[in-house]
Amino acid sequence: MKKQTVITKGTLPATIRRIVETTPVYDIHTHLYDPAFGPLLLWGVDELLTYHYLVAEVLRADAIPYDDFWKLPKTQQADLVWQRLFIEKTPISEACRGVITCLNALGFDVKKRDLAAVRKELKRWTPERFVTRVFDTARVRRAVMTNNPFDALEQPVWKKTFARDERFRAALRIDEILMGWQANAPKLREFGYDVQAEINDKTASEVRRFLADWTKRMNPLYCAVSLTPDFAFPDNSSCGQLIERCILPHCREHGIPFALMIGVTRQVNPALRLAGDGVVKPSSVEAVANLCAKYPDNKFLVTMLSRENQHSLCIAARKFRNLHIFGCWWFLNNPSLIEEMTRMRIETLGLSVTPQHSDCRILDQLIYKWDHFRKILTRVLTDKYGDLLTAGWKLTDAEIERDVKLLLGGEFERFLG
Ligand code: HDL
Ligand code: ZN
Repeated sequence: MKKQTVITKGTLPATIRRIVETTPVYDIHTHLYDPAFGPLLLWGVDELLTYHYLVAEVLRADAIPYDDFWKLPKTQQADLVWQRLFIEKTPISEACRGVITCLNALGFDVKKRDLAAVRKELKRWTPERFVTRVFDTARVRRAVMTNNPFDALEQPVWKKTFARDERFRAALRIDEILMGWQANAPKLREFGYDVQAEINDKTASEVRRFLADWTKRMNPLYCAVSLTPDFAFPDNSSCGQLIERCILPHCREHGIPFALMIGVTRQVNPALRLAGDGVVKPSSVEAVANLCAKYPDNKFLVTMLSRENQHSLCIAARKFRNLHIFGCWWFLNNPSLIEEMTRMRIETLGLSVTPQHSDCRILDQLIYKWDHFRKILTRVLTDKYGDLLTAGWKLTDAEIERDVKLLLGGEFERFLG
């Protein structure tokens, strides 16, 4: 048994910082890919600079017509982002700072502001070696992918099977089914599933066969969907019917959670393409509560996009043990909001929450998304454990290590069962 050290008010800050900085993370929602998926795994400085968060920012800084921007080759898009947001102005936004954090951690001298030198050095790396370098630098032990069986590039890779990199786990993403049933039912028929637009018994069983086939192929940790702010439950829409007749029984049968990511209004500005989605109003926490109450034998992972929903969602998690909330999703992934949400969640739920996921689209981002979060978690935990010491509680470093492991993925693994 490792020697335990009793923590004092004087040793607390450094102990928390050491433990939070060194505890490996289970990143439960990303858009990264196992290197077996080839070009689907994005990495390197030009991908970093053309991340859709930065596209939205550069198109505010430069009056270039949207279509002219999209016609530029990726390196010229990256050059424009670098010039407008990093050279002509200070890269002070969270997405800009993230690029600097990544490059600095990868050993580049960012003081030189030499983009060409970064590009030259990264040419020496292969995706496989870079995966190890980034996972080690970011101290990430697992990353859950977003796997879409309707994706024309992804589907063939799964069909030919491949040796999985055990650092990457799968999640079965079903937006096409739940959010686009009318448009995608014909595609399911092309894939060999005898479904109709009307969700009758035959269609429901064929959708379940599709889910079972892809669950067998991917071995996903959960099924996931991103929902609009109007998501309601119960609801007689095709989405509501498919959730009750197909998704929930499937998840119960396979013992996996259903992950709902609620609150995005897609394409509020279509000209921005992937950067064009928005959060224009709060969503219904009541729908989440109704789902958890009606289906106590299903497990639900939920994150919501509107800051206004966060407190009610915390309270819903107190009411339902089959609800596990996670992450500061997308537009909430800024230090000011992460700190507010993480304090609220720990004060309300203790350690039974997964306070962050990265949502990375580019491999390198694991470095900044987790570095920035660890700094905030250190601040929050130093306060919370400090309050306990003030109240006379005794604390050891082993107990803090146990707790931090839970927050950085251990509680998620427990919830998965
Ligand atoms: O639907 C989702 O999973 C979102 O995370 C979107 O992918 C979004 O574009 C994103 O990248 N957010 O960080
Ligand atoms: Zn995502």
